Amino acid sequence: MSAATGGHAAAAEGRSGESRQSGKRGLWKRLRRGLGRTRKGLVGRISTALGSSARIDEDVLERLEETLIESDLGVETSLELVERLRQAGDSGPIAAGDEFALRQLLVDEVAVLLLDAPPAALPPTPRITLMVGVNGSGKTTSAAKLARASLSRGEKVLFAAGDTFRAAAAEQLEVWGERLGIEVVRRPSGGDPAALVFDAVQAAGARGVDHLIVDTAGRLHTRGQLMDELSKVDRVARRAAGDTWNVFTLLVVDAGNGHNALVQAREFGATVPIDAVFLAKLDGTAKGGMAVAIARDLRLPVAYLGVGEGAEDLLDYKPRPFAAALFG
Ligand SMILES: Nc1nc2c(ncn2[C@@H]2O[C@H](COP(=O)(O)OP(=O)(O)OP(=O)(O)O)[C@@H](O)[C@H]2O)c(=O)[nH]1
Ligand SMILES: [Mg+2]
Repeated sequence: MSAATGGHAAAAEGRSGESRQSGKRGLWKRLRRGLGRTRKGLVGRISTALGSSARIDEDVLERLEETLIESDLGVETSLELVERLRQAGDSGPIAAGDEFALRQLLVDEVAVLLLDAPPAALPPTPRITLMVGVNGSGKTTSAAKLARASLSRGEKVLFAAGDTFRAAAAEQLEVWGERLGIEVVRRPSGGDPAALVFDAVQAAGARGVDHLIVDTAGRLHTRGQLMDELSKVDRVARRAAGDTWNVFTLLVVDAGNGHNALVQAREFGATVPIDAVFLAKLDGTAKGGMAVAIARDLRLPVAYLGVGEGAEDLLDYKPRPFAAALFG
């Protein structure tokens, strides 16, 4: 390699190193912005719980416990966190009622808890991602976000309009398909979604697709018949996948549903094997703390965060930055 080429390579590396850094800063900013309402709520409540106390005593800890539970971090997790604060609080800066030190300690403790929760294991391509969840949780929009991310990795993507229930649903997916340059496999409305999924897997195989993203109809976890239909879609997808495709079932929950999202996750999980959770609409809610409850109390891996209505408004979930963006 000539010195000149080496120099160019080093310069290029320097630039890409810089852009990686600024890319990371950009992601951090977006995460902080996405969790803005949640953070404001949490930080405000922590200040209130501290009040004018000069020390973090048992009264303050009790108020903090309530605060964390009200902020949708989950009962078990909130109790555990306060117990850890109690142990840490006998000495050091937080005993003196230092709010900043308390928040830093919460970041550390939440990060430890989240790192202990199971991480999402995204299977390699060729992959079929099934988007499931209650009505309006964000499935179709989140499908578009995953598609855009796949395209940027150079993967060939195909959509399946598995929501055969509403005609407008397939059209909504087609609008995303046009914007992103992705074909959509669809059937006339009222068709059997399991049959549609079977067709889509065949089509994806024939076209050399890397990532087939299947949108499904929203359904309430309390409607037995609709849940049976979902179970059939899942079974057919897995059968059609054979040894060729990895099936990844992603539960999309609206972060604004707070505690109710936990109930949905538990019920959907009883019908289909949920591989991971897509936490949508984080940007519009103060209830983002529920990600901690999903990861810790339900032990369901969180894979993605939705932070806006655009296809680019997607963040990978990472425990430590998430904890840091929650409290500071
Ligand atoms: N602010 C914000 N809005 C979102 C996000 N994800 C989805 N939305 C909006 O939420 C609404 C519902 O989103 P859809 O993707 O249609 O939800 P769905 O689960 O497919 O709905 P159904 O098919 O009716 O069950 C739309 O107005 C989306 O633009 C997000 O991360 N942030
Ligand atoms: Mg939809």
